[in-house]
Amino acid sequence: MKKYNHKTIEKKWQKVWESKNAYRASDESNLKNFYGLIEFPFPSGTGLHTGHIRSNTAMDIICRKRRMEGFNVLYPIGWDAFGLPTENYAIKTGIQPSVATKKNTDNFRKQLKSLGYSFDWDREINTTDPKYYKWTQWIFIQMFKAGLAYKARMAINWCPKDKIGLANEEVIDGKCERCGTIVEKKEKEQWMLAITKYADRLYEDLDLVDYLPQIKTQQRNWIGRSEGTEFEFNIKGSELKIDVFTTRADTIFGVTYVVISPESKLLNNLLSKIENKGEVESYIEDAKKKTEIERTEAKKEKTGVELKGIKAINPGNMEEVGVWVADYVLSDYGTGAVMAVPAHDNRDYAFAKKYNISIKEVIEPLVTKETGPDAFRKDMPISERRAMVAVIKHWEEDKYLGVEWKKTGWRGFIIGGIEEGEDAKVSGLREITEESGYKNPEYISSLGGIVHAQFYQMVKEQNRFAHFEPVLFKLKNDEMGKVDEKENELHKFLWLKPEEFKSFITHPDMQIIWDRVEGNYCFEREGILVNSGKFNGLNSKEARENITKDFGKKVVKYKLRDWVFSRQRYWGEPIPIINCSKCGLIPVSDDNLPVELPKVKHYEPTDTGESPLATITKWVNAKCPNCGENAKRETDTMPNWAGSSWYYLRYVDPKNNKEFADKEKIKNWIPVDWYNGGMEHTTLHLLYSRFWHKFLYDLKLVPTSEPYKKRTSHGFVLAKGGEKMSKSKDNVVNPDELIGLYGADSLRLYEMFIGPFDQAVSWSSDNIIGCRRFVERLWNLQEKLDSEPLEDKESEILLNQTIKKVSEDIEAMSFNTAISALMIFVNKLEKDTKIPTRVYKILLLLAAPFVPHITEEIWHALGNKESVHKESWPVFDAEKLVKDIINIAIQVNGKVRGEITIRSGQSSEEIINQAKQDESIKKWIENKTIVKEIYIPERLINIVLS
Ligand code: ANZ
Ligand code: ZN
Repeated sequence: MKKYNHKTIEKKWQKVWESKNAYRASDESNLKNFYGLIEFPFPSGTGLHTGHIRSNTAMDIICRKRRMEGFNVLYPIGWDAFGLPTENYAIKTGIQPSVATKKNTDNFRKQLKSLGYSFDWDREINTTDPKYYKWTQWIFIQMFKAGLAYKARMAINWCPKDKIGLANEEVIDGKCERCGTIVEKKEKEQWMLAITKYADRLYEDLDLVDYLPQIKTQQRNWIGRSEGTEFEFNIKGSELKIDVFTTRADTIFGVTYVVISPESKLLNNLLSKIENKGEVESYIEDAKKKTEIERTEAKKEKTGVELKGIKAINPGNMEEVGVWVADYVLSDYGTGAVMAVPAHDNRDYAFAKKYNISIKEVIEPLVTKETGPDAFRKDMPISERRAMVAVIKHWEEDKYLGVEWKKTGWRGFIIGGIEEGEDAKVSGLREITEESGYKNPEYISSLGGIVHAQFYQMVKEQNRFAHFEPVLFKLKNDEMGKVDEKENELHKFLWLKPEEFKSFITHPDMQIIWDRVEGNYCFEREGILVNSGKFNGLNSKEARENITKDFGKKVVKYKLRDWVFSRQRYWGEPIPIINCSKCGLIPVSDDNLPVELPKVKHYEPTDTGESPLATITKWVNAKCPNCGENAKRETDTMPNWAGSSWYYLRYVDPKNNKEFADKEKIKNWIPVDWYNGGMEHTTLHLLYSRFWHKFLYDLKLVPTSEPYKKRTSHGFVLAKGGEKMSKSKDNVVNPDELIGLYGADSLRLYEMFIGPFDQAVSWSSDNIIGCRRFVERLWNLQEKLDSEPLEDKESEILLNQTIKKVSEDIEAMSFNTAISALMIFVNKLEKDTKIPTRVYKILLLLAAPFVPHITEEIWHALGNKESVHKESWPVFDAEKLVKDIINIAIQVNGKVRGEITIRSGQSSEEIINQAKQDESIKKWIENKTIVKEIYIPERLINIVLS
């Protein structure tokens, strides 16, 4: 037998696959279609990196398996080639971006081919190809016609030294990425896309797709749906009013001031009435210089100025409150104004404390214990109880008295009932002496209003609704009396420093009381209304509904903003609009598309911040498509996200020059069956492309409302030691070298074996050798081939188990465990003296998606004429999955109550379920709470009841 030589094998098969067009997706197939998609790469000058290989290999494995399962598979590739790195390279070197792009894509293509991916190379696309961006421009024009693309003045990031507008990703810690100058905000006319008009659908339709839960969460958070109420606060002695948006209508009686954002248009109208106009104006000027993060960061001290002479009227109780301008309120969220409730909002609380504004409590905390043995039992009678909570200070040290209940582990303060005719003070003085024995407590002060709690009192076995009144006491001295023996058995006392107390307390109701000891009276959660007129006694939820009905209006707001869709840069799709002084903004007509990027000499943005295209008069001057008069082209270009917003549609018909893709073909392939990509793209790119897709759906140009049926993500590949790979750190791994040394099959295998696919992993080139050895062992097994059937029952079982495991693990993207299963099987075969060819063939089929070259070579060496990748995926025989039948005992609370028969290899979950279903066991556990299930493999099960 020949020695394994990856170099000859891999080159040979790559050539064969290419010449036979082996992975072409057919448009006329009778088979079921499967569309597997990866995020198309940005062809950087540095070439492919190990992160690309991870994602591409994973989807390659899935697509290869699908082909073997009988699908007609589309696995396409292309280039997302507009972008800053190429443009910055052009500025530095003068080399044309299109030239650099060509060079980079050539290199990427060569590298991808050397990894043996099963891409359909006939469908390669490039976002910078005018034949492609013609359609990006065309879709933009449809959006313009639909009123979704519009121009607005927007603040952009501006570097005053480089005199350029910066993309968000070029602003690092508030500074220009190139020169380190602090970035300013500058207002400029920008093209915008009204993605907010789709906010509700982008949010709700997430229910229709199969995305990983964390991806859905990220999308939802980014869209930021918020249900709340709008109230109108009239301005006293004026027609003007302030609209506020709140999610806490239940707190309306606690409003002690109103705040408007510095950008509010209302300010202009009020200015003449403001007594401290100068102060207000200079505050507004300063606010402009801050970024949104600086303004809203929780830790930053809040600033603001009161509008002297202006009062607003609370629609809930007709009370007059002051009006402030403060930059913690943002202009573009909600209504740009808030009703401030310092007792129940931390920001308002800090602000009110700083500026001495009154604080009015309207929500008394209500804590319902929902888990654990002391969880409130909704279906049991409730005993209500007024109770005093005694916070007791040490007579000389800075310490407080903590109580621990021995039986339940509850830790907090001394608590006692408040009897008829008593108040909290009297009750406290009595209880302290009775429980702790300290003879001389002294009343200091109340610690504020009531804290309500619902829980199950385990010692008294009662369902409790307690109304706690917290009181602060101090001991005059350490004099002790006699304490009842029974009391002593129940609890123990400890003196704790303030910083120890916080973690000592076990329950959230007592935590709220401790917050007050520390001086924090702000309570942000829900509770029961007080000081709220006829709404007193309602819980927050009921109150919100009633108050909104009476004084406000129900609304839904979104955090999502419209998408700034222009850049003043060269290397992007020109925005296909002509500005005519007579007709306004007119789109370029379809037969003049694409608007091609002209060649320029200099790529730097201009001094005024305009795109370098603005300096090419010949290109800028154009005729108005409407009236034919002289007009000027738009010189802004589209952002990097444009071309990737619809590329998956172009793959289905990449050469079409009549439409972006043929409708029939779209119907055949869309939605994408499975899209895998980086977690860093699960917010913007995913949202943008869903938005474009929905827009095309509304135009009836695509058949589904969602572009991707399923979306998964892979973890980052980090450099050795867990750092991010980057050129500047010189820790980027060059795959070419590794392919040369070990082969593409070994590299692919290593990328998949390195760790769980959804988690970040640290690269270590030293460990590829292990995968290389596995590949060699797979090769060497050929020496033991024998036509004898497999006699050994154990091998037969392992074979079937391996088929099952590898099949299921690929679907779950658990590639590392699939590879382990293959390794275990190879280990077993190595120990056998002879290997039946039938078994070896199955092994090759299972390994083929992972290591496509070596398996193809051996497959042919075994005399097969067709490609291994065209064979059928193996199926396991369920009968042959397990060794034998075993009896195991079942215990309930440690006593044997029955026996069941299982097959070895069954999962513990299955076995426990089977035990619980068994007639002999059912009667012992029915209507009981199971606290633990213990399974000792192949021996016994113990079910522990409470
Ligand atoms: C009164 C109130 C009382 C509030 C209370 C909270 C707690 P989400 O959930 O993120 O939508 N808010 C509204 N518009 C704002 C703006 N433009 N800039 C800054 N803050 C704004 O948040 C809604 C809450 O954020 C609103 O509810 C409002 O404060 C604040 F005990 O109103 B709330
Ligand atoms: Zn015109």
